[in-house]
Amino acid sequence: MRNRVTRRIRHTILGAMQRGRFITFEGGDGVGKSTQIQRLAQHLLKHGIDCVVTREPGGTPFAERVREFILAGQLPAHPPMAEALLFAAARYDHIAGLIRPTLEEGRWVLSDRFSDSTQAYQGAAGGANFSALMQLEKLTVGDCEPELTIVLDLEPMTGRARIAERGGGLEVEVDPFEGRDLAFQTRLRQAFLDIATEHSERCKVVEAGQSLDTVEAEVWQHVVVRFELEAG
Ligand code: Z5A
Repeated sequence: MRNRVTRRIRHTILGAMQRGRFITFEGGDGVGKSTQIQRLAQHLLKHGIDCVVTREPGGTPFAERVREFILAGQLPAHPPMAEALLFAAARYDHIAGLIRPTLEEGRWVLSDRFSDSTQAYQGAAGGANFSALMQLEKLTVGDCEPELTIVLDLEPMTGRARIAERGGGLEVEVDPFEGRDLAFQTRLRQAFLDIATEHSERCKVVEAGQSLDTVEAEVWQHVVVRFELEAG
């Protein structure tokens, strides 16, 4: 009897050890998420940690189709909750089709945006009902919550300038989300900071106005501390 219990405990511990880790990157437009997520993936690979980099909306064929639809622009006016439901549909598929199976294989998942983006864009900045969003998140995400969220914080004008520069300073096509006004972007920034304060165990804020290398080093430091890795 005692042996069976010991075996079960060992099995549970091994299972937990082998499960991959789930990290998300959040923040407003042009804060540097895509750049930093790739840099983090390189650090992890150097440490022998296999990871999958993904994004939201997107990550599975269905969710990528939803992404195309949402970001194509020219959508007729619609309530923010309708938008939240679209993002949630994409997320549900992303979790079922990519995030959960990858974690169960023991690989890490790094996602460029996740459910905090819905809270911030459609909720705090967009005006969708908060408790309805919480219910939606519970239904969509369940227990598949990230263990660490890096919130890149940047003054909105700088983010905008970076996006313009990325397009070579030319008239670039901005998606409908990037086209929103400065007041929206300011509410958005505050929304991410509020989420980070409310979930201070999970979220770490990094000042994204610093150089690329400094931001990278700070992100890496948070990962090292959170998952007890060897630095370097
Ligand atoms: N959205 C939503 O409303 N609700 C949701 O639930 C979800 C999403 C999941 C997705 O668009 C949109 O969907 C997004 C929110 C909404 N709205 N917007 N905008 P996306 O995926 O196309 O866009 P994004 O997520 O905002 O990412 P982005 O615009 O591509 O920016 P980024 O990934 O954060 O930044 P980057 O591409 O890494 O960097 C931008 C440029 O800045 C680039 O040229 C870099 O080289 C440069 N950069 C980055 N860091 C630095 C530093 N430190 N110094 C100098 N230059 C830098």
